[in-house]
Amino acid sequence: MTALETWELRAEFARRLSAMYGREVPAYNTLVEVSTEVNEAYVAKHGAEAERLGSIARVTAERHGAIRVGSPKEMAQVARIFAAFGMYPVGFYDLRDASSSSVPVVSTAFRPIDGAELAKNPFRVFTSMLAAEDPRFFDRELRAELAEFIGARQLFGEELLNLADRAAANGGLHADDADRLLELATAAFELSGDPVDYEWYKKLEAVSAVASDIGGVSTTHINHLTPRVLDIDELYKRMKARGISMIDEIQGPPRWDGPDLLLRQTSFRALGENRVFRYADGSTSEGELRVRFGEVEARGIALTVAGRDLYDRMVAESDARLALAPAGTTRVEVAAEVWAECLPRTEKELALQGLAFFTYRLDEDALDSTSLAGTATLADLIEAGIAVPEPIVYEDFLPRSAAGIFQSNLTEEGSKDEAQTGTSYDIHRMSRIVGSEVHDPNDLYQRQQDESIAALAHRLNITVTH
Ligand code: OOG
Ligand code: NI
Repeated sequence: MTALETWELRAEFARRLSAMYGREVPAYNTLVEVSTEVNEAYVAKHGAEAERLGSIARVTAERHGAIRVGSPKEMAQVARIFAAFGMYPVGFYDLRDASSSSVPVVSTAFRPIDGAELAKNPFRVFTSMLAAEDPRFFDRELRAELAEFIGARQLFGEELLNLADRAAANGGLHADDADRLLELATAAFELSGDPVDYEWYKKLEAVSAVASDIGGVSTTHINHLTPRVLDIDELYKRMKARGISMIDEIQGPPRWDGPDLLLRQTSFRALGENRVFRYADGSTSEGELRVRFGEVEARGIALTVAGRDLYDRMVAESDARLALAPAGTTRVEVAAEVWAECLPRTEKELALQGLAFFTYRLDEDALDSTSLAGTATLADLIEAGIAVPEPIVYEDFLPRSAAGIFQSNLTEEGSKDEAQTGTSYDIHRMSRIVGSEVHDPNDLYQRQQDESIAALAHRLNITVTH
């Protein structure tokens, strides 16, 4: 009997979730269709250059999902499921203070962590946990009720968790078991037809629509699935032309004429979906909830810590200028100006200034015309054209965009009591919750860059210094 390796399980998991989400939210299929059109047109126009940040095969299959769970126990369980698919926790995001609306969650993203695995299939899931103990959002009574409600539900069955553990331990599963794992794992994220307790849902919704989506129902579900696109401005135009109501702006860096950095995202507004409500008198009836939407993203180069500092300063500068700009000016217009002033326009300059992560390819022709002995600096090798920077794509998320994505689909601000002290969370606490180390994304990019420089030094038989 054939066995499925970890990456094959991951690719099939992403495919099945995508098929399911397309049945549940048909506008998602439109988004995928338009993304595919845009990508094909982009590749036809730009040729090999279009694949600098990932092969077209990778980009076409590429998705990220978002899910939300209610407690540390649920977070640890979902981590076991993702481990079966070779997806490990990377990065810590605290969205509680990243937006003006009430978004009471802390998050990490589960994804492959090594280059070869990412190239085979980069499926990632942004996973948020309700900060159900945070007194700024939930008073004592609500905290107790939440703990009871979430404590009593079972999102993931024992059979699923056990199969997942076996797949993780063995690096794959035999066909029958693999099929069962995929079936159960996909079903765990399906929108449930179970009646929703109306009063409980509304009580939580008054605090935060995110809290009710997580803690107001007895199951979890995919919140969105996001295809990757090579030209997000074009995608945005085409979706609007099809009459789909998009959020006002593309989040993240503005369009400009230099290299693509980090991540740009946009989404269409959440659609009404039928759900059954149960009322206090025991009666049930159909109603509608608006929580799930469609999102699309364009990925750029990963920034170093220095590059990220510069990025954060540019964002702050854009905000400051926008506050003073004439009415009608958009954030994106202002940001494009700031970008043009502050950022180098080429990958080579980004590499020389240590602002972004790259692997380095050896150009043999450039080598022939230069003599090397003993040691050289990376900068000299780049200047001489011997070390050619190849961008490392950003595989993670941006907290401000994530908060913007949450926020763009909230109709109410919710409430937050700033007089209370918030529960403190950080990457270490998240590691304890998840049950394994949450990787720092910078370490992963740095390691990839360092390995490539070491390989280059080895081939040149010299020491490369910084
Ligand atoms: C997650 C929002 C974050 C992104 O792409 O930044 C996210 C959620 O809505 O649960 O998916
Ligand atoms: Ni997303």
